[in-house]
Amino acid sequence: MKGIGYEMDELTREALADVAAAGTAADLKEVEVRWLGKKGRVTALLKELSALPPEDRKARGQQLNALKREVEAAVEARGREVERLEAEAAAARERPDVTLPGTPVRAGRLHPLTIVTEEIVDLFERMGFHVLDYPEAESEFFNFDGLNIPGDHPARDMQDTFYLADGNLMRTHTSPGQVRSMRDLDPPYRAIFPGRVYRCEATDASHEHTFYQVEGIMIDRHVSVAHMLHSMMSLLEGVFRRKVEVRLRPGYFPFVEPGFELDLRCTVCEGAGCPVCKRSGWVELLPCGLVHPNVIRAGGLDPGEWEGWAFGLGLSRLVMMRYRIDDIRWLLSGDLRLVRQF
Ligand code: FA5
Repeated sequence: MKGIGYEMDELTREALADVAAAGTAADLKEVEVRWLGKKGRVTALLKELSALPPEDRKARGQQLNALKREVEAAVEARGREVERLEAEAAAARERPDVTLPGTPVRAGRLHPLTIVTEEIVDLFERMGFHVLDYPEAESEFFNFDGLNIPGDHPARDMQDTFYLADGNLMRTHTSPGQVRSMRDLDPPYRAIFPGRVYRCEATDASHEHTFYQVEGIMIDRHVSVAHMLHSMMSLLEGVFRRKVEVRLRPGYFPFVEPGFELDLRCTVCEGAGCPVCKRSGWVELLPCGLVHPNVIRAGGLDPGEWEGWAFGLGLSRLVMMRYRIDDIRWLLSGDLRLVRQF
């Protein structure tokens, strides 16, 4: 007959084998419930104790408790091992595969206005020009009066103005920089001021209420229209990298005398006529002239001693011509499809 000791050895072996065979935390939990749970085998044996004759109860109780402790210890030890194995397996699964193709990174692009501005800045810096930045919210003095446009002058109506509550205005052109630079720099000097300007006007394919200009100015004892034209042609050839067709005609601006308008053969339609050039084949791009003595005076200089030339490039239109953009409103549309092309 098999003794109780034999039976306990069998049970212990069976329980420990069960524990050792558990490969995952979930398996181990099942094994634990099967042996030590409320309806587990050890628990069931412990419940049977009360039915034993009192003289057997103590020895049997000790054996069962020993079995219980041994199984508990084995479960705990196996638990640590399973945890380690599972962590190792997870690490192996998650180890990055460096041979997999990467996720493409979509790089940002410069706006065409930025690209062309940077090119112009680079070109003029190499020709010895300062590059200055002046305020967009401007006073009436710098935007108009200092430029020989007094309050009752009809030229004020040429550029419809956004006025600010404090009496200032959003500059309608970059020309305020002419007077400001004369006050800021010691003559002789050359400078450009690229920037954004604002006009309260209806928009169409070549007119925006918010657009960009680049003002150029040179102040010296003697300046010439020839030098001014040379600078402007260097600008156009630098931006287009080829000969472009232009025409020069007289133009009127109160702050220059004489004044000119330099037009560019429309590149959108190659001169055939389109909404950008208003079917004329030409685009108004570069007004210019010799700085009026009253403006030299407003800049704090003596017009008997100093002369100057200035131009006011329509930068937004130049960008349109360079990239054949057929509507100026694309430029500030915020539509990323535009920028992604450059
Ligand atoms: C002026 O703004 C003068 N300050 C230019 C100047 C400077 C003349 C120095 C003489 C000496 P005008 O209003 O023509 O001039 O504008 C200059 C250029 O800006 C135009 O030739 C055109 O290319 C561009 N432009 C004018 N209005 C708009 C508009 N609404 N949208 C886009 N571009 C415009």
